Amino acid sequence: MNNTTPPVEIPYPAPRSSRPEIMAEEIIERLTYRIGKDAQVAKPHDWLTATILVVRDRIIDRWMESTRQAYRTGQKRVYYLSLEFLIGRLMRDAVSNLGLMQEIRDALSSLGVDVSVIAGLEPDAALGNGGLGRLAACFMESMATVDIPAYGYGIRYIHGLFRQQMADGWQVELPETWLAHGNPWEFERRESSYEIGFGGSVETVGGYEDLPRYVWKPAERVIAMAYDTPIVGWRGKRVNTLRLWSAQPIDPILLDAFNAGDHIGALRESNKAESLTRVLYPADANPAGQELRLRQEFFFSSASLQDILRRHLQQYPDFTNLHEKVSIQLNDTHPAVSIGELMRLLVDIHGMDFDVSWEIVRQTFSYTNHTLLPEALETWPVPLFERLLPRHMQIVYAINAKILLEARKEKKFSDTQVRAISLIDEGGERRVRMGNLAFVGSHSINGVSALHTDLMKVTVFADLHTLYPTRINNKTNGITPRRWLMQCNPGLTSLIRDAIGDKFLDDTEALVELDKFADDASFQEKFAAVKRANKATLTNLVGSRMGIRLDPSALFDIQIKRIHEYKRQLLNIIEAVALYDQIRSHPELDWVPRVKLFAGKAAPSYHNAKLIIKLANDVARVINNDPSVRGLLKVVFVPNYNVSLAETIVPAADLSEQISTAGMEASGTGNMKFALNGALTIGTLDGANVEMREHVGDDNIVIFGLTADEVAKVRSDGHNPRAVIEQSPELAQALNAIASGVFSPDDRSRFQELIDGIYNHDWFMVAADFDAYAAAQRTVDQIWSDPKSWYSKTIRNTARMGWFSSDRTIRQYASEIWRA
Ligand code: B1N
Repeated sequence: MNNTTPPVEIPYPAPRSSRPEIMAEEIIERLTYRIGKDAQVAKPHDWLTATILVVRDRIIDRWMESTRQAYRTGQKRVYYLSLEFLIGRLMRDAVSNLGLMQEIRDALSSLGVDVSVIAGLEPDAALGNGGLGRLAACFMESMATVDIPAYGYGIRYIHGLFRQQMADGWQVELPETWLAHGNPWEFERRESSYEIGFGGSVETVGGYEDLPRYVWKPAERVIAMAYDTPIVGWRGKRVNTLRLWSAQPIDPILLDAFNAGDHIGALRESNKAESLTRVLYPADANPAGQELRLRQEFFFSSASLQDILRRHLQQYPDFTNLHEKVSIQLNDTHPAVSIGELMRLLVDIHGMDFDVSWEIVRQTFSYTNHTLLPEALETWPVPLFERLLPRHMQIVYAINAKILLEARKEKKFSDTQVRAISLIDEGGERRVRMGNLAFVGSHSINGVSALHTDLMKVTVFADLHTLYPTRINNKTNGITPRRWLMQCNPGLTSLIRDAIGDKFLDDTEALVELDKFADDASFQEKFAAVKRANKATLTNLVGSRMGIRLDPSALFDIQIKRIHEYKRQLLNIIEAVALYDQIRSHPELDWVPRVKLFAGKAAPSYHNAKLIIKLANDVARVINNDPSVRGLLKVVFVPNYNVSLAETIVPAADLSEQISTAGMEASGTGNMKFALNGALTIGTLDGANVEMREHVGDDNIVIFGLTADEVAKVRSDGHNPRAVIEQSPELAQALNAIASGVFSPDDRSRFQELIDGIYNHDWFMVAADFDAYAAAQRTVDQIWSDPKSWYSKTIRNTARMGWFSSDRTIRQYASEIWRA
């Protein structure tokens, strides 16, 4: 360019109007020019896409401004690395956070379109299994809300979590196709593409005068391409980016092979690359263990780190200040290979010193642990790790040597302690321990509830905690009150606004003002009416989807979550069977009408979890069709649980089942959603239930069962479930009914093995806790029978749950871990 030419001032576009008539015009414009349909022939899906495009335009200015601001201020950026983001639908979230709900409704209705109809067509982005993935989604929204420059990094799975269908009461998995109609929220970023290697060998260059340098020569390479989705914070204050990676082949087609007539072989590379990001592993709190999973982990870790380093170099000359400008949060160990990859990038590619790099890496990473279940802790066989990531294997060994030397020499650790902290499990087949790698490579290791964090210190990480006693800290989980109160429960939200004003919309803890209405008869009546309307909505959904008629005046007793033995859906079902028997034996008594509702998916390979689903359905069929129960008890298993279904079920719950074996549920987050929406919790002292009790008060939660300490003691002293069952006629009767085929006349021994597990070892303390659970349920009945008392308690739940907002959690991460 010739230096006499004045620089061109390129203006930014003016912000888009939020007037309904303008938005209506734009919707028609998008329909015509982007989708190619006129309003007369447009299908509901076309209207949805056109509407999303119009909403999206109102996000983009703020999105760009958020990015520019991060550059201008030189603020630290936070990167949240997660193999899962369980987002659900985005339209209502974005529109509501932008404050455009009414305007969009009006714009669409002026075109003869009902917003609620088209909003219901949006597919759920189900790129996660359960709590861990949903937490990542809540965190993304809260980071935008509390104004932190943050990026989420993950995988753009073509198929998210499978769709669950019931076939004769058995779970059947079908592929989920959320991208079938395209995804108007995302932006493909071809310019943000990186090469990712696998396999091959490591070459050493440089003589012995020089320091040797290591060069990884991968045998396979794929391209990671970015797709960006904007995440709008509350009131549209800030818009952050969720960047998901998609795998692309380097050569889309091998033309030589094609020309030689091998048409399938020509696509080998392409298929192999694309299979990397094709499907989400459907295992929750249970590692997948296959090579493809390690490939997925490395693929998205490497792409994300290359992207982070590129962004850093746009602003700074080198990486000596990386830890001052970048925080990387590892969502469990799934991205833990990032620690090795960042070391490789700094040392091998950017020529930095190993020890200097290690210090920077440690100051940059922090790790969240989400489970203590031994079977869920990720480890990889050394031969597999070495074959797929030979250079990373060397780096792991080098780090391990450093750590073990420190432990042995400086801290005088014993051989047993050294074995426990080693990055390599040497007992049997040698394996790389991803938890230990994540721990030593991070300056902060956090648990997700107070109890879970305490247990981390004395169980899996006991010895690492002795070595590095300041690193473990707690960050109790939270949920976003936008999706889980304001959007899913507009009735309750407007009731609360009428009572205490708008402050709680920006500061969830201001809900505590509601406390003074807890015993106010007229408020109780309105609170009950809102609940009743939400139950009517759920009743309609169950009626139309399943053809089962529920009574909205019954107590809605709900357990929705992944199916897992430790979550003890089985305990709940056994109690339903016992109650069924009681109702039939004592028809003269005043039974509280109950609906026991279940929903949740089982990992496809988890035999017992699938059997539990079948049992719920078998029990439901018998009870629901038995006229002697007179409708006093209904059992329903709603198929295909997902975020959107939860948004209808949670506001309709009277009773929230949070009954995991104490010590096994790291936190739980469904527990928080229910209590916030005015349900009473029946639960064990597990996970975040412990802190929920502290917040809502002992009188406003029904706690039962063994504590974590007691569970540990019963297990180590030797549990005798058979003796326990003999002492409990109700339990014995229910187990016997199930085992003998009362609910499975077509296959009487179907549930024998499930029940044998309780008799023989009862690992999950179902027998041990049964009587306490049944008694707690009768306490619930009593409270329910006194509506004044019931609503007094449930209103206090809503009032006192504000602390469990993920905004609070994120502020704690920001101030105590990220220092952002
Ligand atoms: O993470 C949630 C917690 O609230 C739950 O208590 C906890 O069970 C859940 C491997 C996991 N822990 N571990 C997983 C998920 C997928 C996978 O492949 C493990 N999920 C949890 C949020 O903290």
